Amino acid sequence: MGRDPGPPTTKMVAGAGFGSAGFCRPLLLLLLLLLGRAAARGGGMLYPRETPSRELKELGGLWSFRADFSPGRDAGFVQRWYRRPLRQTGPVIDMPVPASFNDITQDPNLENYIGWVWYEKEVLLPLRWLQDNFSTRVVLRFGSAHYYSIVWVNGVQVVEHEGGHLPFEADISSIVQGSPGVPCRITVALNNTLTPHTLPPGSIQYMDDKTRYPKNYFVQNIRFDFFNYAGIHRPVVLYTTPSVYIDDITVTTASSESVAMVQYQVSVVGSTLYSLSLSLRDQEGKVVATGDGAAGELKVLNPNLWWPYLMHENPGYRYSLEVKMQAQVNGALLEDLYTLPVGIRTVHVTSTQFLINGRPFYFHGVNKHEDADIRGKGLDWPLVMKDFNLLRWLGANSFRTSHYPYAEEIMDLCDAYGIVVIDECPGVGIKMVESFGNKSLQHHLDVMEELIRRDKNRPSVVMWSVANEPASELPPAAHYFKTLIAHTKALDPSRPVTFVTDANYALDHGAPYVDVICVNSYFSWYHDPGHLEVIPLQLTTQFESWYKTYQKPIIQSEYGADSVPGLHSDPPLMFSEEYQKALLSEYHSVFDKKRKEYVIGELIWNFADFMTNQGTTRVLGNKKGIFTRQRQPKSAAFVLRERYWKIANESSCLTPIIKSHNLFLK
Ligand code: GCB
Repeated sequence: MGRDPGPPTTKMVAGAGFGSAGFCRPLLLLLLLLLGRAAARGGGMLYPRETPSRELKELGGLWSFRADFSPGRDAGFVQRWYRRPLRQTGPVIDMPVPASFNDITQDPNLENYIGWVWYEKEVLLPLRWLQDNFSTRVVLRFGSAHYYSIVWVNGVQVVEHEGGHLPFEADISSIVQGSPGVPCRITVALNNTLTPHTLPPGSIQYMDDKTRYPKNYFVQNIRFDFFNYAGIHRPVVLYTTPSVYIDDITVTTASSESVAMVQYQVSVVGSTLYSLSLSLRDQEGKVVATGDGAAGELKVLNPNLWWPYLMHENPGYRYSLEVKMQAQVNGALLEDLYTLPVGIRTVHVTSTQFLINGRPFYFHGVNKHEDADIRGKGLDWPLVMKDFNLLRWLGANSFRTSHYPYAEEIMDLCDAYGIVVIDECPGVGIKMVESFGNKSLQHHLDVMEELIRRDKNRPSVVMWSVANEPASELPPAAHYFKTLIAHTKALDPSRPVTFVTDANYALDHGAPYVDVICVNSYFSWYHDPGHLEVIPLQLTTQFESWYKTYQKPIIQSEYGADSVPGLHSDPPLMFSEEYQKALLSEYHSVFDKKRKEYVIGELIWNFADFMTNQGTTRVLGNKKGIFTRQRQPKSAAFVLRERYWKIANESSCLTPIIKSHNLFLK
């Protein structure tokens, strides 16, 4: 049942060009040397929040920007651009942050650029951050930057990080505190080159046939189906903490109807002599439990559980866990405060069900991308809000973060609105044998560590997905996924783990290790194109084969068809809106039978149209969205909306409440 390898997921895109804009081998070597040096660091990665002991300064807006078009893409390092203001090194342009740089200008060379780009911002820090005898710690934090980042402050390198989609930070106190009143110059060098050992993997291919390609011509090959947007994609902030500070908090929850236990662990850095006190407040501000010490358990009577959207009249209920640390440093009292939202809920998987708070949960949702016109993968609040409004309009209760971790700001809204998340790491396009070796595996383990560190306390996250459509039929996939999944479970024993497969059930070497089978299929699209009549048989066979082999619940993690909005055809032909609708309906009739047995979810591919590399099967990107890239509904959106609300109404004991929500949302 695996899909043909071939055009849709095997991409070759012309790189940043050739000749003077080429990318020479030495620079690739430089990147290869760097890769792997920036392993996941220990310690926490708490989301930066303002509290009485912490201040925050956002650095969004326009940054200076320069792509290194030198023949080797290495002028920035040779000439040490980080040593002086970027504008003194050559021409710079204004670049918005957060945003991908690719679609901002009219320059096709920048759109398809591969190599190092440079960003710079000068900021003045409040004097009070710099004048209190080093008792304030100043931290520079990036929500994400794609793909490899090196950061300098006033010419001093402060952090290196491999991988987009996840945060990284540096304590810059010692650099800025020496020079109050002097602007703080932040320089970032970013490289979007992918190698067989990056996540996602890729490869640079030099086209040496001089009769067909100009000198130095190369392409970047990727085996995933979305545009490799690059840039500083998420907010950059400076924040402060006291020099002794709360570094990390881990919370897990257990509950019955009448009592819940919130287990916590707090780590403090900067001193071993400190005290910790904790209070849990409900949404009315009432303290419902208190505790102290670095680890313990809070008992909550008659808890308000965190429920998914459409499963409760008040979904997404979160308490506030206030953590207070006090330490004596040189005779002075230092205090740090951090407030963590906490949702109380449980997750269990049986051989046929996915249970949230002991009740069967059926995923009726979508797969998404972080993708939009102009801003690419840059975080954009109007787009984020529009998407959440569309999700709720649709009656979707869940999504998968295909195919990489989404912004923390998006995850916060999932927690708040009760949208259930399958949290996927950037393990997409793992197709080459060399991407299953130890070097790749080690990096994959590090990335899971970074992802779990970031999202472990989120009630919306109910399962980790370690990969999408790897070549799991290859023999080395057995050791790879056994190790990766065991590592993920050791890091977080409280959540099930999966990866998303399109391999044949009998050949998949990773499936024995997952808790839930997530399977993608494109019957009557990539297989038997145009033949809608084969769907019932093929889909039924798919489900039955997987279930017979593993006796694990199954999610249809992708299915769908491209449609060009406004293209109509009756009888339905491929790429018309009618074909997309008809294909969905064929799938739905099988889902309706199998969800009475062991199918626990359906996630449409895709929520919205999105940009991909150019190719003969892509029309300005992938058109399998039920919404256009501008978030207008295609006909299929109405089919799905009818269905999702119907399922929600059928499966909920809160039918009258949901019906009234439905009216309100209509
Ligand atoms: C898939 C991939 C997804 C693609 C989709 C398609 O199986 O997981 O990334 O975009 O198919 O439309 O080809």
